[in-house]
Amino acid sequence: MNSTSTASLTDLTLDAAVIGSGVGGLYALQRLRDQMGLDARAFDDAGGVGGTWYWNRYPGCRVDTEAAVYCYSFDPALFRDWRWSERYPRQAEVLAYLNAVADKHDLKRSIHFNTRIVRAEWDEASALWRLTTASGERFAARYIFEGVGLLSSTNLPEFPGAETFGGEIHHAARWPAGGVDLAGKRVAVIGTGSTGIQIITEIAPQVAELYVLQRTPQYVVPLGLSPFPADKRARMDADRQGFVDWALDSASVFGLEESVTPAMSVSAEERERIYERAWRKGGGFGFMLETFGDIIVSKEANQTATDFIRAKIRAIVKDPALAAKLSPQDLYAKRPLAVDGYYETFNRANVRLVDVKAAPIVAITANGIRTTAEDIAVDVIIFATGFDAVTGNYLKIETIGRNGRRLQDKWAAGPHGFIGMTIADFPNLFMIFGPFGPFTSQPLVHEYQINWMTSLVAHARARGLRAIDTDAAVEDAWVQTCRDGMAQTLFPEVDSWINGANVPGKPRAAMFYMGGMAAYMKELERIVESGYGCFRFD
Ligand code: NA7
Repeated sequence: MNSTSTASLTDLTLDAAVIGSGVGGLYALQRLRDQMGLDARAFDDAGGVGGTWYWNRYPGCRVDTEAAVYCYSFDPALFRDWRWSERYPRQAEVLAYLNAVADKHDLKRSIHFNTRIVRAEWDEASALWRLTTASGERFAARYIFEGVGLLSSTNLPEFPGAETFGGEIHHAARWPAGGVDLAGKRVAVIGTGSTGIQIITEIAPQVAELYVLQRTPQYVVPLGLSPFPADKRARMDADRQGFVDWALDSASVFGLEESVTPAMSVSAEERERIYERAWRKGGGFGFMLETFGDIIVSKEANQTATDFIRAKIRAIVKDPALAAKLSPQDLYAKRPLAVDGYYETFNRANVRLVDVKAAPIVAITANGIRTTAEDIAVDVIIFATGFDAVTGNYLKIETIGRNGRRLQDKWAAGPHGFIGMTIADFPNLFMIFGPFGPFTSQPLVHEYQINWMTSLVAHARARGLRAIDTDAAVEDAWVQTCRDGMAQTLFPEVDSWINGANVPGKPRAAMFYMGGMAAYMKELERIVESGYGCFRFD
């Protein structure tokens, strides 16, 4: 850190305050400060850049989106020169990439680390946001860009007795930077989402005993680990913009050849062949999106996928009773999971599956975990229990907009917002990948959104307009579009973070635009062509 980021904030008035220095925050800072020449700084609770990749250092952590699209495109030399080692790099490599971006663009001098923003209040007279940090410093900014993370606010269920436990307890997303020595230990992992399955598969060979506390089994397909594919590299090198445009001009931006073929339009043999090919190739998003175009909208199509995966579980797991416990019975309509060797792990003698739906956890004791059926003695407990997703981190900042309106009140029954980026009555506040944005992979979409929002800011500034607010009726219509779109999918039928069902007491809500990135970009282009008619400027 240099002088900028350590200097006192009090009485400072910035053009833009960026909250977060993860994938979104870093690019927002670069765009605002270097491309637009604004006085912009970023603020991060963490001690370094990286956001989710700073915090999630748990064993086995890697990106399960192909790295070809898990990167920025704004810097052509960086896009050309950064060489990912693997198709799905480990956390340390992703964090090294984000540090390299920050260093190349000298961003860290404009980032206040270990600085949590706890309050933001709109001041109508000056058209400024008044911000407060956790240590009580106050400063102002005309614009706020919140890159606070879709999956960042941890969900840590409270079990009585946790304070009496004699061993170590860690949440995967707050893993100690120095690591945790698990060798030869008895370890319990609570949770079998994408985090849990990565940890379980990675640590099983190292630990003495591994207890997997599963509440709801999930469909897991192989990830297909491999070196970074040479053919993809060649495509990226031959035509950077063409590759990025191809990735964006899709539904999901996962860099896949998304299928539009309905599952029931082909013979059962052909379906089996297509699923088998996807299983061998690996990748959860590929299995869901490259096989058939209707798995997430048609129950009949969905069942063909679930039948295939359940048959694989039965074929891999030697004990039929265990295979049955690992086999989900509900729809394949959560965020798709992928890890190499997940089901094979349960054939190991040192791994035991504990069904905590049948016998829930009731307490943590001095020696381990107590369920309604037994006491399990362990040395380490790992919570892989997920996040207060999408809205969690926004609501941690007390945000007061026009006429004293609190975001916490506006979102009490669920989030409300426009195009995943703005909120009526909260002028000049921009969200990177906020609620009601597209349901896609993130980095390229972050760039797209940040370019779009900053163009809106440039439009206002060029006209001497200080405040940009969203038309409330347009916002209502967008929320309804998102609700209608989500209702056409199978996602609302299964409990998961996608609909807020994973956090006790959280309102269940549609929080994404399900029309796909290509359609989303068209919507945003129409807004620009209308002269930003959805916004009120003053
Ligand atoms: P997820 O996908 O929300 O998974 C959390 C897991 O923790 C899931 O298996 C939950 O079971 C389980 N869980 C949560 N609370 C409890 C309690 N109280 N008792 C037992 N088990 C519990 O989080 P992840 O971190 O794996 O992944 C989130 C996203 O982060 C992922 O999609 C990536 O995009 C990055 P449940 O299914 O609710 O019964």
